[in-house]
Amino acid sequence: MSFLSTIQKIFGPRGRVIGATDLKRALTHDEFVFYYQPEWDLRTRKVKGVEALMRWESPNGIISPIEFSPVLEETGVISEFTPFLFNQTLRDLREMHATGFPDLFMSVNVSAVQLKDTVILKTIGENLAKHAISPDLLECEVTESYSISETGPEIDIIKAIRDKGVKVSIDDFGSGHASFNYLKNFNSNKLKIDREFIRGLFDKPTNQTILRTIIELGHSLGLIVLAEGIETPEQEKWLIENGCDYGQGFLFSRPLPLSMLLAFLREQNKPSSDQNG
Ligand code: G
Ligand code: MN
Repeated sequence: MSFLSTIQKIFGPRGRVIGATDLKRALTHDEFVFYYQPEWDLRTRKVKGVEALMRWESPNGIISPIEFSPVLEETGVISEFTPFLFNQTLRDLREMHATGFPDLFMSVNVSAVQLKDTVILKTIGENLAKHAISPDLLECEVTESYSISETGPEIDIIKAIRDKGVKVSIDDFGSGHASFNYLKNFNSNKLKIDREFIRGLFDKPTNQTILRTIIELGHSLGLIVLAEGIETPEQEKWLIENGCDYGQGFLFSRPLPLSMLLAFLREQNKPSSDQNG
């Protein structure tokens, strides 16, 4: 194969074609980098945990998970990726704990494909032990999706994850296919409301009615309710007034690389009495 055709295979004329070799190289060359975005308690304005968001810093520029996640799954490289994901994020959580936040949780995005294979259970167990992390400080975020049926194998694996004491949250709620049955069977701890609802909050009164109803629904199912994508103080104020528990978004913090997240935590942990000496 000529050099040119190799290049064209990776960067096809109409965009990028990513192959298994690229992904394996990325794994061995530490090109997958995690950014951590804080989730905060809206009432106390204290950071409770972080969501791990990944980027691929490839030699050809930054590639978003939207582009490469499907390829990870189609090529089967996901089976090597899952252990990397839990090892890296739980190792980083350990460092966050050391900054004076021993109760901070780590929330990791998990796809329907990862939930089809029981290997994920072994991986989670091994890495919790390896990094001495309490199971309740790990959370798996699962996006509501038609690819997870109400009775499929994924639901059994979600249940087994919960049986380990690990938490499960429903991601991007309201954007997809969740039915009430789905909510019931999912057995989750937390509902993350899709940021589109927060973005459109003040566009028309109906949006506020819908958002209020989602918060009530979550609470009546005993779930923690988190609003994604909070960008303005007005949105934050409305959410506090309407009983939303947690928040996440640029208003509080963008996703940060580990070193910056650690600095952010140290800053948060400074007692306010510092001002008095
Ligand atoms: O699907 P999920 O909610 O896991 O997606 C997280 C994505 O949302 C990340 O790419 C992150 O950068 C983005 N994000 C996080 N906070 C905000 C925000 O306040 N506003 C917007 N527009 N995007 C955000
Ligand atoms: Mn998420």
